[in-house]
Amino acid sequence: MAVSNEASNRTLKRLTDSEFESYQENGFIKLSNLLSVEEFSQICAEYDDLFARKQEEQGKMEAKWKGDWSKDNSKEKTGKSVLSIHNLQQHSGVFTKFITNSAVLDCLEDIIGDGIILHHTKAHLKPPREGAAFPSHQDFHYFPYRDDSMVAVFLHLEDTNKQNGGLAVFPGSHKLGGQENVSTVPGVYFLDQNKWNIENGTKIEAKAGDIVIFHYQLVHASYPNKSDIPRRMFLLQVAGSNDVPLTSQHRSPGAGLVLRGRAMATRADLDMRHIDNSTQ
Ligand SMILES: O=C(O)CCC(=O)C(=O)O
Repeated sequence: MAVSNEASNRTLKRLTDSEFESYQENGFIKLSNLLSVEEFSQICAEYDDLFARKQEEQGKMEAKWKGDWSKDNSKEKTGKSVLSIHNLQQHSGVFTKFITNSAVLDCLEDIIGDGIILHHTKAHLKPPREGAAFPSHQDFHYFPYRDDSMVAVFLHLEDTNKQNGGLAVFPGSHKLGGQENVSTVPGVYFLDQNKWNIENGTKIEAKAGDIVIFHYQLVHASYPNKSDIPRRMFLLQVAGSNDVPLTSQHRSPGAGLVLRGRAMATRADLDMRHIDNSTQ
């Protein structure tokens, strides 16, 4: 588990002592009012516009979780569809503004320390009545880091709860380290759903605009959307700028962008200035 002593000795920028201690203890923290009303409504409008445009273009967006993780994989039980767009900062400056929001970065600095890099962003839209569930899993399996510095920033675009596809988390599970992956599908990871039964998790009740920051070893899942409205979320995943990825998988466009502080190990060799390795 990655919350270091160094972190507990530092002066907090935004979180209160009790919020910081709660994060360390539970592996997650729900925060309200980090965004202005104007910024939040811009994000919602831009998000809806992006999904509408990409649906019209028939972009490949279906992202329902693969694998045989539920005994009853029927549409009634686990839902049918999740639409996903990744790397939103490649689509609009509104999303770039969100991932560089100083209030959000202050909270992240309190948790991770000075030096934060982008890993990726994504949006999940669970359609009304058929929005699919996510099995209990740890993000860690997808992109392990040497110092386990990585966290997710989950922005709720509407009031969200069990009924409309909300999150459930297992407080303190981040302290247990990586748990056994029981998936047999290559590249898909999830945990034993009996051991980590979503019904035993803590259901997150969030208001529109609330942000949940959680550690990448926190076991979490989410419910199907049975409501009459879409369930929209935006997720920013970041790591400490001096942490080291242990695999090369899941390197997204924009990954490594320094959002706060410095990345000391980034090389300055001219022949590495293009990602395609061309020298022109
Ligand atoms: O969109 C959701 O409800 C859950 C997303 C999630 O847990 C993930 O992408 O790791």
